[in-house]
Amino acid sequence: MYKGKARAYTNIALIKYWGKQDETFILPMNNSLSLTLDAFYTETTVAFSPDFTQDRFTLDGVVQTDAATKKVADFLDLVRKKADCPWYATVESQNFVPTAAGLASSASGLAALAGACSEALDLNLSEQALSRLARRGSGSACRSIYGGFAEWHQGTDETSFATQVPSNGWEEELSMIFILINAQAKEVSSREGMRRTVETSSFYPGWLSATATDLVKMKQAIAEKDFTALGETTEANALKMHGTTLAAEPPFTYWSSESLRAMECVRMLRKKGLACYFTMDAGPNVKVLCQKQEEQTILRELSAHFASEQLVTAHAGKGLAFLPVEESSPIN
Ligand code: 2P0
Repeated sequence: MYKGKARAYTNIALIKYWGKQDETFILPMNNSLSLTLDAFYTETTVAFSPDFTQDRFTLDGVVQTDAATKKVADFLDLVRKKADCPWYATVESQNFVPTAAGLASSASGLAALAGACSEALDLNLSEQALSRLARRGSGSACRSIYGGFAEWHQGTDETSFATQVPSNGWEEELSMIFILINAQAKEVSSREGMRRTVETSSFYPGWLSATATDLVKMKQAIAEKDFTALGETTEANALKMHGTTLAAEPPFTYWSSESLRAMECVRMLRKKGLACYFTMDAGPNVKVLCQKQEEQTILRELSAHFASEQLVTAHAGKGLAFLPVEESSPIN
């Protein structure tokens, strides 16, 4: 039996990945740039054995459905091919999230799975190769191989992976406050949302050209430790991404009325002189980027508008870590 275990943290894109050039290889239409966070992570143990008769996937101790297992099994097929190993596997994942408010992340999940598989089958992959592998499971996972800021480069199967963005440790001064908002409307998955937008949204070409400019601004902001530029570019880029969904056919949005209230609250805090900016992904939660020095003041202000269970604070997280497989693990 071959076993491996790894931990990966989730990341939030400041420049969004929104649309694929190739769905099989998960090649993006544009470069994206993210911040890896410490508050949400996944630990995954994988074991390959000639005795297993099928792939099995448990998440937080619960055996997953065939549909959820298929995404994992498809990824395992890639790894089996790479390692020339025909054995089925058991995958046990634990998501560490402060609440169950829809924050389970495919970024941390697939990055941890890539790391655990690489360790189990002794693939000895470089960070770049791990990033490429994680990308095949879920696009955003390729950025979670790195701590701090990471940029995912568009390209071919060979050249599309994430790299660390040098920052002189600036991310240690930043905070991200999550405002958790429960989804009411029926969700459009990010995969379906991206596909529909690329294929039908008349705003999509505008998104692509604007995001290239935003990426340049973002990298400059990081190089110069310019928080205003970082925040303004983050917020503007998220709004542009969400704008594309309104022109899709059929149109859709990830915003709820509570999301709008949260965005308005952030704008109001800015008017009061607090430096904070929002971003949003394929769901109604609003994430507020600020500096550690103002984090407590901003949290206090937000507490006047949102319940304390809705507010979760995160800081910069680390890259992928390989962990020892405990002998007590149910996989043995
Ligand atoms: C991002 N999102 O850059 C963007 C912004 C959602 C909005 O990456 O289809 O789970 O597995 O490659 O990575 C969510 O999409 O999608 C995502 P797949 P993924 O973080």
